[in-house]
Amino acid sequence: MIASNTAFEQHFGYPAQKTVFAPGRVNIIGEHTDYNDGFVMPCAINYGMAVSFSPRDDSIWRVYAIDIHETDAFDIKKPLPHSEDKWKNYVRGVIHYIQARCPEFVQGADIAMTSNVPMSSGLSSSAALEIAIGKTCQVLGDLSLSLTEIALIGQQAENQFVGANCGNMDQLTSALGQKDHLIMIDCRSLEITPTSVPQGYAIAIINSNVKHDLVTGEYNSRRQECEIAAQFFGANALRDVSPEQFSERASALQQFNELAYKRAKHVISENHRVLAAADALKSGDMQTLGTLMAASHDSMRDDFEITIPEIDYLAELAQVAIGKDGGARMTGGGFGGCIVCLVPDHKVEPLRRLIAENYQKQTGIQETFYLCTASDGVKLI
Ligand code: GAF
Repeated sequence: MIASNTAFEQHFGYPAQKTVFAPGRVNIIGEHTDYNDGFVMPCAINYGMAVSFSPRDDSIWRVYAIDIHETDAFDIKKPLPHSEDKWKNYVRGVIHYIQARCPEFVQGADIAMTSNVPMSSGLSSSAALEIAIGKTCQVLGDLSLSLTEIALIGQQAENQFVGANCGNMDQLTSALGQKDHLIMIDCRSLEITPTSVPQGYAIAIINSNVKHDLVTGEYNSRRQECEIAAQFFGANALRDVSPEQFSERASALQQFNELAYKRAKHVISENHRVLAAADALKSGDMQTLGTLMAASHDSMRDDFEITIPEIDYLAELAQVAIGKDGGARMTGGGFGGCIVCLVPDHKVEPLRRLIAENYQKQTGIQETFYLCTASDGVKLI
């Protein structure tokens, strides 16, 4: 990967003034709970989006996407139109909503950006881009925006300008991640509770290298089914339905709408698992954490129905290699992408080996194995 400041100078013919790095994220537990106002426990990772930039004397933005050798240019004093090219809408969308919040922001810039987050793999390459652009605007315009505000602007850009109806986990994590910590986020109050990554454990991510075309449609239908279930309980969001309330009316919901029942079953139990995982981490109980991660995977497979056979197979292999201390599960939106493992350091190589010996043989696809570290959120580097 070429450094963004080197590529900036090659492309624009003068050196960049500053560089921002915004991380991707991996979610340890708490899937599809964020847009149900629930709990998640991700960490920012040491893979992300680097943006090198220099201010200009006018209000023009010239954008160079290094990895795909494409460019964009626009004047931010004029309304920003949508583009046919999806990546351009992430940049334009964030600037659009920054300006909605800070109308004084009309600072032009030259920027060059590059990412090493694998795309469409459940590791939030989009959020890393949004947060990198948000931070770039904040620095360029010396805007008084908190990192939480930048995160919510990123989410708004993705929801309303790009048209993907995501929750807030990915942007909050890219903005507010903490080195060496998992962060439990209450996606309603936005309160963040950090917990250290357990000593002697590594975070391994294994990419199935399967990408699903139908992710957006499937994601939106899951959201709708959750809303139907929340309405059934007369709740604002599934966060407000306790496991006891769910059990009491489970069969009525099942008769009313089988899918809403299954989705609610996942979300309500998953919220509970995140809280239990936080307790397990606090007391260093890695066996319980592993059990919770396995239950989360099963729930995504059986009730939320967002796993695929390749991912189920990876999780199964990883759980065998890791054994009782630590765990593995699918991470991210689903329908392909990655599994995440919390694995004792001495089992990293046996894990890598077991997957290498079996996954491709079984599926015909070569996996990618990443060891990553829990990292800080967006910053100038
Ligand atoms: C995607 C979304 F962008 C997140 O908001 C979250 O819902 C996740 O899928 C599932 O937990 O990454």
